[in-house]
Amino acid sequence: ELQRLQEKWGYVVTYQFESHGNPIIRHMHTADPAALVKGDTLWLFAGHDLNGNQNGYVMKDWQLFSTTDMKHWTQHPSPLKIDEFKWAESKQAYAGHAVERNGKYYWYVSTNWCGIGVAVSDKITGPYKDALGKPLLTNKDCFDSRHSWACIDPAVFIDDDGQAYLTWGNRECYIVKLKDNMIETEGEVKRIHIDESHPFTEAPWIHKYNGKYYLTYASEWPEKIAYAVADHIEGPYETKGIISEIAGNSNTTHPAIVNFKGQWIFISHNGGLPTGTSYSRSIVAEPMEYNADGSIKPIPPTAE
Ligand code: FUB
Repeated sequence: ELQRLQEKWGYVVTYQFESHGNPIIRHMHTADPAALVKGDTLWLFAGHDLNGNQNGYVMKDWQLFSTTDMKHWTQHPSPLKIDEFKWAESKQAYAGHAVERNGKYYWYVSTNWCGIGVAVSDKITGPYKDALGKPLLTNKDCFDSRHSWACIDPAVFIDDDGQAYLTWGNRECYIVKLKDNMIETEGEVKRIHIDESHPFTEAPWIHKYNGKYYLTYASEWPEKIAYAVADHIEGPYETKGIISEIAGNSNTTHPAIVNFKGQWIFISHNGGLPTGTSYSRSIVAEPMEYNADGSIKPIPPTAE
């Protein structure tokens, strides 16, 4: 609707709303959160489940929201649609993650079996354009290409020395360096080993705390969010446990962790709206805390 109004009136139309607990967005179904903090604003990049589908994902665009207080939100017009990636015959707008680098914004997205693409924009609000005209990574870049959706769920981490890394995967977790131009990989793809106590399903997200790398990911099925910790970004990672059990009627969940105004925020999705299903999901956000030993305090299930 925002898109239609924007095209009709020729200026940017945004929608303001307040969140009252979880899910934070209730007027549409959102999934696969990725967050970017810039100044006093948290930008939430989200997947978009089309309402009412019970039998599989129908995801055609990505959505963008912003907030300065986690309560008052602005929805921006969709900055990226699956049609931007002409090579993505799947037409599925799966999980993505956007980062800022060299004054530009790079949005890495999965398209199910067609691979991972990267779109670029001069502005955080887009529009984002396919940077390569082809996928950045495909199943051929995954050691485990036995199933067609091995190459999904990209997330980027830019380390303190400026080196950017892309992690992704389903069933196996991968990592590769990105060149400074952010649209080419550098060196070999490596596999991050996760032990079977909390097996890796998908949706990796790396953040750093007290000099250690925390790899958060969706584990098992139905999914829970587990985490593992390492001294080096490529591992070895030691599995630590579960942060969050899924609640509210969805088989999948998907983590994003950022520090916003001094508070760690844990963002994920569940099926928590009354209309929620595994294919009609909703983004939820919670404060996250560490224990003195660096472990993360479990976050109770979030439902409506
Ligand atoms: O939203 C489609 C897929 O479901 C994502 O790529 C996975 O992480 C899971 O959330």
